[in-house]
Amino acid sequence: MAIPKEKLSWMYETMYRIRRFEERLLEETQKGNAMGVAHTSDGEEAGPTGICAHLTDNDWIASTHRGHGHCIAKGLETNRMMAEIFGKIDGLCKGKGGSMHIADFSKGMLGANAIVGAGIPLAVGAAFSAKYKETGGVAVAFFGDGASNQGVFHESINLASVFKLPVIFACENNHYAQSTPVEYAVPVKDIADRATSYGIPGVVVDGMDVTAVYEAAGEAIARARAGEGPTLLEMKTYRFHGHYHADVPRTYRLEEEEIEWKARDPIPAFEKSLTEQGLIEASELESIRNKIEAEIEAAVEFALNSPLPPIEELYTDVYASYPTSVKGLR
Ligand SMILES: Cc1ncc(C[n+]2csc(CCOP(=O)(O)OP(=O)(O)O)c2C)c(N)n1
Ligand SMILES: [Mg+2]
Repeated sequence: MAIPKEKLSWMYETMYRIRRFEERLLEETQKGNAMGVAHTSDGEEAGPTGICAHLTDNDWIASTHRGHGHCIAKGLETNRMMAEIFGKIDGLCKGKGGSMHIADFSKGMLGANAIVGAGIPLAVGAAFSAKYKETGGVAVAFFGDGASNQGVFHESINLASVFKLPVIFACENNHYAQSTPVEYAVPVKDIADRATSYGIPGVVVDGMDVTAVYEAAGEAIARARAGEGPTLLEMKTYRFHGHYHADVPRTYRLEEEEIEWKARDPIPAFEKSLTEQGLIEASELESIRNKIEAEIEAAVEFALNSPLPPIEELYTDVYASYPTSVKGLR
């Protein structure tokens, strides 16, 4: 079935927003304006975009340490995301979470997560709650190839299958876990094959092709909404930058391999397909890009101008605080 034009346009805009957000974030990180480390996902934009195109605020996602794309695709505001990563009070978590802990429950975003694999059971819990409360919602667990070796992945997928929960296990196989090649750590060619052990469908999709992801995700989400249980969706993809902003991937990846994957950049590929098929005019795509450029510049300005959290904020929104005996803090 043909994808409606508004959806195609949204997908192009979303992928471009993710790309520009992260490119600008890297620049600001080099300048010292962002707190902590930035794990960028440029190259992987088609995955979160093609999946979240089917979701509403009534659906949940759980993310990873490489979560900016998931957040943006789920509709989080880029200015408050940027402020969060800059450690500022106007950030989505008042600057206390940073890049690896951005969350926005109002948008169904349960959080990025610094612990590899830890978002997976959160999504299963959200799916359990959606089924129990009959909200009609689904949950998506984003995770990497490395995370698929964590025990929690196997426990979560088993429980979700047994309970027929409305959850999609979305594996972003970017072929590396930090510097470890997937072939070294995963003894099967397709991580999707692991679904067989849990009696659920396992699907491999080209993670550089947003429409392919959209279609595969559409089937998995429809299945989940119909009460038929989870799907493991593996997207074969690649991160164009290092593991985090200061990582030098050339120490463990060959230049030829990088060139090959970059030639398959999902954004120009989608642009070409849209214009060649006459689905969206090149000029419309250009206006989208201009709009996003302005939005991202405004987000950087917003984040730079937002104040740091005041000292009293140390004691709010936390489960534990410093003992009162620490002098000067109270
Ligand atoms: C439980 C745990 N083990 C190790 C780490 C250190 N670590 C951070 S990211 C990462 C690699 C994760 O690889 P993958 O799941 O493929 O995600 P990718 O970084 O490729 O997106 C590792 C080992 C961690 N944060 N948490
Ligand atoms: Mg990986």
